[in-house]
Amino acid sequence: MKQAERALHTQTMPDGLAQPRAEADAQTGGSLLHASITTNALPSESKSAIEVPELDIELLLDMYRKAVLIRLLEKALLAAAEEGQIGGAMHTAIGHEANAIGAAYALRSGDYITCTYRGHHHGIAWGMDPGRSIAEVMGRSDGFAKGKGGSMHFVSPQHGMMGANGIVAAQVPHAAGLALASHLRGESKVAITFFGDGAMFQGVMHETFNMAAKWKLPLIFYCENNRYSEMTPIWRTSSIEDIYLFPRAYGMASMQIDGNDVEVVHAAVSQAAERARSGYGPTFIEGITYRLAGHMAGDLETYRPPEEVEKQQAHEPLTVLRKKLLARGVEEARISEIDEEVDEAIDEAVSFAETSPWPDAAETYLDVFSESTSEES
Ligand SMILES: Cc1ncc(C[n+]2csc(CCOP(=O)(O)OP(=O)(O)O)c2C)c(N)n1
Ligand SMILES: [Mg+2]
Repeated sequence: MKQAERALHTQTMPDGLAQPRAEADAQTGGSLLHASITTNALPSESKSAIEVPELDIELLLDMYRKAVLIRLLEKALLAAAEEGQIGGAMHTAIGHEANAIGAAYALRSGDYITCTYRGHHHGIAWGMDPGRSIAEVMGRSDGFAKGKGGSMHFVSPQHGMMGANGIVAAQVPHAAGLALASHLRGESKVAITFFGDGAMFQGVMHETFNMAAKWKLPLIFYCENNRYSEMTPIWRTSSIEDIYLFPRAYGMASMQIDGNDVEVVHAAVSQAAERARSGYGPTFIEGITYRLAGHMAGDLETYRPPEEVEKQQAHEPLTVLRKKLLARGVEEARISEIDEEVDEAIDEAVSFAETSPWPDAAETYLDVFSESTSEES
């Protein structure tokens, strides 16, 4: 390599990459095993370089109703899991609500979404009925997949919800396929795919980044960065904690935003959707958020101190939205009314699910494989 090229290369290295091992060890107390807090940064301190217009108050109230609906539905599911009513692993999105709601309200009916096993909030934000959603998680026949998908394979094509996936990052190339189909058919549908910070280090993510950027697919990559991959904090697995920097290497537009503020998420996804529909290709959004409950039902949470969770409560999505509504003149009583209304709706949804019949054993092999078309046979 020529001297001039080498100089150019080192100049463009992010600061963190030049840090020697000893210095990094000193910052983490010398031993990765003894350090605990992922980061002290609250989502509100993250970098957001977009204009965020104020949304109409009725729209915000509707978003608030959805946020409470998701929060209470997830709590009801955790209680049901504790009672032994849910088989298999179940992951809730308590604390992640704004990422789903801001995005769902920014997109159009007919657009596509894929997401992770942590996907109840997306389903509800996209309009799936709470009673049928709970029935699905409980494995009952009134569920959207007749109880066969459960929590980890939440799906409802009529809502554009093309599938949650239990394999980390597997839903991401699926969304690229949906975006490619939209492009080839000349439709103006956009696909959005949600994934976690942990998914960033799966090879298929990078294959999809490259293809989506090169083909300018109408796709939105949305990373719900809660800074943990199961029980492992991000600083243990990545030398770069600013996830939005990775896709830039593939020539993709990317931004880091406050994922706990519905208005910020709405503005970011609106901008990304506009770019996708106008043929400019994919955008990567890193929404900084925090998982307030365990990784999954039954998680003992021994890997993070309670003070860390407590600190994040100050900027969790419902608190942010409530403060916003009050600051814009909404009466406290109107907010409480919504809380009560939703509380009742969740009780009804749980009763509906609990009384939904179990699927018939004869259904076991139905809807499992797709039928081949006449042209193929
Ligand atoms: C390919 C694959 N490897 C490992 C796992 C086990 N696993 C389940 S969830 C998870 C953590 C993923 O973390 P992240 O992507 O940050 O999402 P989060 O759970 O924080 O929402 C892992 C490693 C898996 N499901 N799939
Ligand atoms: Mg994570």
